[in-house]
Amino acid sequence: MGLDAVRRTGSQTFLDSFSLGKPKVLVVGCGGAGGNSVSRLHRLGIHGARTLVVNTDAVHLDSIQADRKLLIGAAVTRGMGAGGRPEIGERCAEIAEAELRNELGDADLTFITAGLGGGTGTGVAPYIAELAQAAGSVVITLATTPFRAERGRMRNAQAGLHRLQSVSDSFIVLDNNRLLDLVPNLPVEQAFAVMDHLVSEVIKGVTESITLPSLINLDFNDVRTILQSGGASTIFYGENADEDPEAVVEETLNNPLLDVDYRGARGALIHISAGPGLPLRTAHEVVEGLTARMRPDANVIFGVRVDRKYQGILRVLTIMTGVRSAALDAVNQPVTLEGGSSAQDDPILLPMPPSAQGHRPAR
Ligand SMILES: Nc1nc2c(ncn2[C@@H]2O[C@H](COP(=O)(O)OP(=O)(O)OP(=O)(O)O)[C@@H](O)[C@H]2O)c(=O)[nH]1
Ligand SMILES: [Mg+2]
Repeated sequence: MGLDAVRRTGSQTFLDSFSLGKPKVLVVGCGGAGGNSVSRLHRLGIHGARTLVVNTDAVHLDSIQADRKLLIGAAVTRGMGAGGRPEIGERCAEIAEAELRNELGDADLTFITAGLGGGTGTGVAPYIAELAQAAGSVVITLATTPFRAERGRMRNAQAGLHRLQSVSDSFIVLDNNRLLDLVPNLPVEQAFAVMDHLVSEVIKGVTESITLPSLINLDFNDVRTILQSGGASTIFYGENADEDPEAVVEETLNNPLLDVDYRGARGALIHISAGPGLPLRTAHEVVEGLTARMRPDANVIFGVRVDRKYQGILRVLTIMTGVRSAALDAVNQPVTLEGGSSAQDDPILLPMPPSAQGHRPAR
């Protein structure tokens, strides 16, 4: 079909008759934590995206909700999880490669979320990211790192971080330890729920900013440009009940979920939700305040969504790309060594056996 130019009369729509302008969005949760986040998102409802959860643990899969669920590696784990071993998770993904490809389909934008530190999420998420990229999708990964008290799991998590970073267009790291500052007195499940909620809000926010009509619309290519501008990304969020732009900027910048230095950030995607009647000046003040300390040539786009449910509330969700974080610098260090040394040679960063490292999905 020739799509060089498409004509419609004034009252006809373009979107209904073509898949033009309608990006296909897929959200994939890997492992227990990833599955919990996606299940929450599914329950919240997300406009314009399919949800998929992949796990090696049958009991957990039965407990969550998603459009599609995929149990992988049943012959390896007998449906009982990867026992904290990423190499087992990865092996299960290798075995299920055909099914995974099939489930990933031809999405334009794929969100992948996992809690790093265990076996399934850490081993499977990079594998899925690579498959999705190979299929031509833009891949945004949201990964949490373990609590300091989980000690040994940090090693797994670092290996996962390192691999995920190289197969994601945008890589958003959230530190579970920040929950200790944000909600120190909540019981563990509820504290996790806070993080899951945030992950699902971010995915919902970005997706709906491109799939639902907004006052100032972000389209898929805007989002792609910012997210592909590279480097580590993080999320800032803030909410203010007085529609006070200065206060919402301050709250937003004080709320990163990773300890980051955003002063040299290269890009920002800012999504503002507010009730009807939001003055343009207020929206502009928010964007100006959030970006004041970024690079002068930073690529910034913002969208505004007006909805009655935000009456009296100013809510901001920002993804900043190209931020610096000590945690991520530590993971990346070996890669920047002279002489082409890579972390794949480093047993501390990649505790996966050579057999598991050797196989990568074919491009
Ligand atoms: N945000 C969040 N983090 C979680 C949750 N459960 C566990 N975590 C964190 O995520 C890490 C990985 O845990 P899981 O997702 O349960 O592990 P898995 O990927 O299922 O791996 P295996 O169970 O070993 O197959 C843990 O070390 C915790 O730091 C959760 O419900 N929400
Ligand atoms: Mg598990």
